[in-house]
Amino acid sequence: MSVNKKALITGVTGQDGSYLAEFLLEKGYEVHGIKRRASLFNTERLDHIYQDPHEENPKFFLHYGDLTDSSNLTRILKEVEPDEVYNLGAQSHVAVSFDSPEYTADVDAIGTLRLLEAIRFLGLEKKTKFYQASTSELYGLVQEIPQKESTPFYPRSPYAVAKMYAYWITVNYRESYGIYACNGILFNHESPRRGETFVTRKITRAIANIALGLEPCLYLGNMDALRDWGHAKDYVRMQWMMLQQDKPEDFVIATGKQISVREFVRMAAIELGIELEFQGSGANEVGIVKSVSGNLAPEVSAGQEIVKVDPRYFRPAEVETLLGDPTRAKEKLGWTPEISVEEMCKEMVLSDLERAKRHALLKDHGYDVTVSRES
Ligand code: NDP
Ligand code: GDR
Repeated sequence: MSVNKKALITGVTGQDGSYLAEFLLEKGYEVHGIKRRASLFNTERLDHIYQDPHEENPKFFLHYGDLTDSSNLTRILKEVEPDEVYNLGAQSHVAVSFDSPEYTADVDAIGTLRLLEAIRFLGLEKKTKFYQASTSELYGLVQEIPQKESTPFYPRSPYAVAKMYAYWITVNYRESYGIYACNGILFNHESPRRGETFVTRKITRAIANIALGLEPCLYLGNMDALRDWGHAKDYVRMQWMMLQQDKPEDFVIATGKQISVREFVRMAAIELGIELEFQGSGANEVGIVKSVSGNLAPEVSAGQEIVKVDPRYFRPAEVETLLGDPTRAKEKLGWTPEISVEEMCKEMVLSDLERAKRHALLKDHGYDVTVSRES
């Protein structure tokens, strides 16, 4: 199928970028992605859709670039003249934004401005539609439960403050220059491709490693935090739908259900037959194995402490609770999430178990396997 459309994705090497590239290629788009230069290969999430530029009629192209580099962004936009730009690139880790606030602002806030300004400078206002990856972190210290499009923002991190600038500059370029530009205010979404240092993936990866004796214990920060977790595949479909309307509009994308970090740990462990009991509170809370059933966790036994709190992972300012109201997306776009948090958690645990099995196999054959646990 060919729709004769071109899309440009920033952040194509990330979780959402890889699913969106796949989705658009299936729809027949010519897809261009911006990747950063790195000292190691950074296209692991894209390798299965990579097309050699020497092939006949390639539909997928990667360009070196960076959201901190205006001339580079302008040149790529000029070369590609995309029908749709999806700005997914960001320093996307909330905790890291407290360590690198200035860089986060440069990429997440000014990077968005750079792209919009390049569209204007090149006279692409009437051709190029623009999607901005906005976030539930904008609600931060929540002013209303559940959060919808009209809920006031109260950002609680350098990341969220930078994303708030990006949100408003997107609205401003829509109102000032008539660009079809819109914000998807997406609540947390995960998958087996989620970065290893976000909490869901950190949990599924550690539980799988612990089950096979590759790692002794999972250390977490605030386990009381409540999140509205969906699946990235459902959410990238919505990103595309937002650019297919007659008029640009901003939408909240969420499932409308929330659970705590602790509940997610419990859910992940149960997938491998490990029943957990939590004892203590705050920095002294521990997760102890109550029972083990089945044969997926051969290295775990009752009484073992496999979850502990490490205050190092507490944030200077925390977002305690997020719960989205996706009514507008449901009513206006007919969007509903198809994958539940339980199904997603299972998919992530099983995928990480496969990875852990490969490591365990290498270890059993005498190879020195170090499981990276930096998070
Ligand atoms: P990831 O962290 O997985 O991906 C981020 C992408 O941005 C990567 O491709 C990364 O490249 C790229 N990037 C980072 N810095 C720069 C830079 N200076 N210039 C160009 N590209 C850069 O994030 P997700 O896929 O999870 O999220 C996609 C977007 O959606 C982000 O903007 C995020 O803030 C936002 N968001 C995410 C939510 C979620 O729950 N996943 C919810 C709401 C919003 P590299 O691979 O080289 O690091
Ligand atoms: P978040 O996601 O900050 O919501 O941002 P993350 O998974 O990092 O944290 C969720 C909650 O879990 C708590 N937590 C921990 N978090 C991490 N990373 N590591 C831990 O060890 C840990 N222990 C407890 C956190 O304090 C937090 O409350 C994500 C990113 O994808 C953003 O880019 C996006 O905008 C938002 O989701 C919506």
